[in-house]
Amino acid sequence: MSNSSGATGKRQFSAADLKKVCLESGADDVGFVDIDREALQREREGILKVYPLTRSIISVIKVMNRENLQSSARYISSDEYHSVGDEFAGIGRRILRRLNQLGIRGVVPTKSWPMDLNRWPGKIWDISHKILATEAGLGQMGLNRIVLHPKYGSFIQLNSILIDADLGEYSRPLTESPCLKCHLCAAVCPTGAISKDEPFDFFACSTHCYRDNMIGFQKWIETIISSKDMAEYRSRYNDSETAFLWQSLMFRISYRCGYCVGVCPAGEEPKALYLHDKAAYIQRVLKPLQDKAEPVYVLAGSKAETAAKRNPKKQVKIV
Ligand code: B12
Ligand code: SF4
Ligand code: SF4
Repeated sequence: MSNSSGATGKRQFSAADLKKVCLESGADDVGFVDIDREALQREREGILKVYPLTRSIISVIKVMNRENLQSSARYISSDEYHSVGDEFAGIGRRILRRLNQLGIRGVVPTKSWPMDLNRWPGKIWDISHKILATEAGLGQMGLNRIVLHPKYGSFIQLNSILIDADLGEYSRPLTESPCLKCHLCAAVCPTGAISKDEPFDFFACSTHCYRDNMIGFQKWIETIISSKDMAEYRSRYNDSETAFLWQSLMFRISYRCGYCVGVCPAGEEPKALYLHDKAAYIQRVLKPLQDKAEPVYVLAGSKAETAAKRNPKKQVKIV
């Protein structure tokens, strides 16, 4: 392991050595970003709040199983997010322990939850892993606003390890996006959050996909308090919806969607499958999600309401 003092007099470690540590610890790919980089101007405050001594950021990814995320049995997809998330958290800690042995200190932030709910309903996270992964050359955001890795496409989770060491060299963003511009993500999105002409609609996505997370949970509490009897409660939350909330509280959030990840054919293998026979890919991957009969949650009078009503297979529910 090389550890030298650079022109600044600070300890410098070799990126190649650190990469080896990360891959041996179980990460599927890795890149390095320096804290002073111009593109991190808006991110620096959050990063330094979490770990004031940050000099470099190690961006790591963990691959999820594609077919789980494509299944129309969405509890199978949710479980993949959670199970890989747990494994990934362990990998981050393993990496940091090995770095500690080299004299490097740092912090492994959460991959997503928990976040700082003191700031709710504002921006509750400090580290934007998508921006760091992009800067680390691990992928580019596609039309679906997901970081697409050139090999694994959208089927990856991201995390960023903040460390106090300078590295001899840093990664650079990819010059080409893996996005195929096929628009399958827009076609499958039940709320119209993704469209080829307009920016990503945060509220359309979160109202539906996070129905059983804090957004839906608050509505649930309000409904319980304001319903005058069981009949009124049941008219607003049917038994399946109550059960969904129980499941999310007991076993962690049931994501209602994530279809834009499942259908995306970016990345080596999915791209080959898609280009080999587009019609078959659409039939096998997109149609079961598009045709799944299920509720879609939208805000009254929103563009999402109009978009959701276009698909007769979906039961539009105003929240
Ligand atoms: C906030 C958040 C969400 C929000 C917003 C998504 C978004 N595009 O930003 C909601 C709840 C909608 C969401 C949904 C999902 N998410 Co999410 N999410 C995050 C989180 C915590 C921060 C994302 C972020 O940095 N956004 C800001 C910038 C970078 O994103 P942006 O697209 O350029 O900007 C948008 C936001 O600013 C938003 N916006 C606009 N106005 C407002 C107002 C407020 C108050 C807020 C909060 C945001 C907001 O609109 C902008 C335009 O797109 C990260 C974890 C993390 N700490 O990084 C995971 C993360 C991005 N999510 C992820 C995933 C997988 C999902 C879901 C598939 C959930 C699921 N399992 O079903 C969906 C996919 C939605 C999609 N197509 O983007 C993964 C993505 C992995 C990857 N390969 O890129 C991440 C990185 C988690 C992880 N560690 O792996 N997510
Ligand atoms: S589904 Fe197609 S358009 Fe959407 S992000 Fe993936 S490759 Fe790009
Ligand atoms: S998670 Fe669902 S609602 Fe959100 S952007 Fe993706 S497809 Fe659309």
